[in-house]
Amino acid sequence: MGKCIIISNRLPVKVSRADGKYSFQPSEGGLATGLGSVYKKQNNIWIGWPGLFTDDLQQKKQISQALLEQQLFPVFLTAEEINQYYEGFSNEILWPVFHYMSTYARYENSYWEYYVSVNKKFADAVLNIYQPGDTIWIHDYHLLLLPQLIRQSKQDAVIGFFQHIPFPSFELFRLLPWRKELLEGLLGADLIGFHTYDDARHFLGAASHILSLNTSLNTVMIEDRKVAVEAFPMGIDDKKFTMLINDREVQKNIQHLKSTFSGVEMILTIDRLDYSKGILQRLQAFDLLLEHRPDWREKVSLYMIVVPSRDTVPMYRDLRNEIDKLSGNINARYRTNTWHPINYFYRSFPVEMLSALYQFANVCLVTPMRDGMNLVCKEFIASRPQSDGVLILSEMAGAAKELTDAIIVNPNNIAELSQAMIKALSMPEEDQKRSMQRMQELVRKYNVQHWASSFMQRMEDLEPATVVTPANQVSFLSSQYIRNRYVRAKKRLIMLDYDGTLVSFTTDINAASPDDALLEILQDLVDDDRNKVVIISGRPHTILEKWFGHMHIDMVAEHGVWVKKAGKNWESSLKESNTWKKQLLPILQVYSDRAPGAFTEEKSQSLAWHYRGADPATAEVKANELMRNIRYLIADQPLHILQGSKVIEIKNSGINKGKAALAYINDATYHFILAIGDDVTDEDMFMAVKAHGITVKIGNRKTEAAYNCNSYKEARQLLHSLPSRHLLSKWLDKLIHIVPYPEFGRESKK
Ligand code: GDG
Repeated sequence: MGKCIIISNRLPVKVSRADGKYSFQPSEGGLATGLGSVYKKQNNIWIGWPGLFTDDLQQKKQISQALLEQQLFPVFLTAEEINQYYEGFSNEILWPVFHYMSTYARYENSYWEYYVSVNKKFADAVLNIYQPGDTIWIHDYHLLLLPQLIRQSKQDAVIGFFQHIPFPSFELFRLLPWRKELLEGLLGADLIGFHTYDDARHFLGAASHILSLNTSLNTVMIEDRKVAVEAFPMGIDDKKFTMLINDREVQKNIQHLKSTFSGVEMILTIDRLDYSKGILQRLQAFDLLLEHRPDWREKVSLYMIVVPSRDTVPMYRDLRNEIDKLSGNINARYRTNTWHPINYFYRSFPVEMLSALYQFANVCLVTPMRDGMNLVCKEFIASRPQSDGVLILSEMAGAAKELTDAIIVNPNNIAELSQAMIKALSMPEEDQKRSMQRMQELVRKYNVQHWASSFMQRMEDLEPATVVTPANQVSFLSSQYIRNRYVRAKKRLIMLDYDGTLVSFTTDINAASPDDALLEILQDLVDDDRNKVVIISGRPHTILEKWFGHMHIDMVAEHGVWVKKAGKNWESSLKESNTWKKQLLPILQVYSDRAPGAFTEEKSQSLAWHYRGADPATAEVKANELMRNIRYLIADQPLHILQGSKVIEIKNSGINKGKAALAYINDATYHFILAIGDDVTDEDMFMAVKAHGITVKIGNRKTEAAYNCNSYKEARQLLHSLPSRHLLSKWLDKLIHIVPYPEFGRESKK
């Protein structure tokens, strides 16, 4: 097992210099704690910017050596690089757009140039250290290009990427001038993680809309690789906050708070200065509370910590001024000699003070406009030994997806926010405890160690599955080989799927009728009496009859439910039973309503939910959900769910193209068997045929087939190139008699 290389913009250390020597203290941040258990193990390492500038080679060496002792590798950046790549591209473009505040973005080209060059610098650092078998885990929006930069040099590397901030909906993401490059950069990874399913869904939507990539459930296909996109909600180091509860310093701070805030309820808020945090809206809501509920005056205080951040940037400076003004104004209007409505601190505090506040406050107010996760609310929950206290949480924070027992609010709705504060302040202790206990269980169980190990485990599991082994491309030589086998055969079985194999896979299910060129190719094959040609499709038998009923051709419809031998009538292999269909139809209908363009097709023995006509991003999510629901609903029934290209089909188990193909193979002796198909339902057919004949898959997805073609056009070319009866003269028949035939099918098995 190789080492794990973690990469983030900043190294997880605090740098200090004394007596000309550098020393490095581990940082207390969530990421450092969460990954501490990973990167300190064995020979794992962490790469990142050490947080200081130096051009001096000697100093760089000294720093690198000191860091090496802690398994850390520095990427030294210049002030200009930090200015353009970090402050510029990362924080003035990606941060606002990803937090749905696109009007704050400044699309400077030089920012992009530095972003590219710094990502390359990180890539060089990784490639210097990387060895085959290593696992790479990249963190956050500063390094979106890094997965692909590494992939270009290391095709086989296992690369994971986790984004700590939200991933916006496609409508926001598309605003970025470099949207394509950023997506391609990220798609160099094998596993892309976000805090929530919504973020993952947004990413899949962007990949499908902007790069026109095939996304299916939680995966993106990019060339011959599969990229998994999943949610890994990050937790906190809960034990650290439990330990702090009885810390002496913390207890001292609590005593001090008790004497200062005697008889006053405390609402606590802690944020970094940022426009995404909803600080102004929160103040407005508190103002509203004091205005409309005078009975709460002198009985409640807002304790507001704003951690300084980037306040030399005009936008942040303006925000800070607004906060100063509004909090000053509220205090000026309502304060008394003994009571301050708002206790506002523009600075950071030691964690011993945070823990005291988390324990002392009655209500914690976390109301960002957008937040990837938000750890403050989880820290508050972990710091309540009596399981009391109330959390008010913005629905726009990733944490709201998990902490559903909090009072969930829309941070833009000032009145609702104000009401939520009153509700929290007046909540009976019993109710507080019920909610808090449930949230505490969750915070304990899904802590930061759980998050890190789930992601690592998933990367390990992905290793074999993500690399798609393509079948051999049908080349000049192999098509020559197929033709030779064909020519020498006395009796041939040719089984052809229809949609995506003989015609292009269209989004309009009704627009796929066979064209003249196809009918001509099929007619040529049918005209040769040594051939048995079978169209083997998931389509209803009525449609196949309409399209091919006039030809002397065999047809298998609905994956094997219906069979028609050339010149005979359709026969069903199953007795019709509609009970399960009646139950499932209304459910499929609901999903069609939720994904406009999707529809349900009722076949005699199956139900198919088609979503090729629906918006890809919405439909993939709905398809995912539907699969889960149906799996649950049919658990005790002899039914089978198949997921094909943009279709989910539920049918009686025991019916599939493999069984239908086997029935043909066992029915007679063939010297040449060819099966061509494009989607997962054809894999059963390939399995049945592969020991007996030639299997060809359209597309480059993982397959049981021996060969693949790029498109239905190549499949048609291959069929067209098979010598037709008309062109072969009688001498060929004579020739065939002196060449021994390999035999497949019923008789060969004797
Ligand atoms: C990103 C995403 C996502 C705050 N003030 C003080 C202080 N803090 C600590 C808190 C907490 C952390 O900072 C802030 O937590 P966030 O969740 O807001 O995380 P960020 O690092 O800002 O941001 C965010 C997170 O990544 C993890 O993926 O949740 O959505 O934006 O741990 O305790 N710590 C001390 N003094 C303070 O004054 N010591």
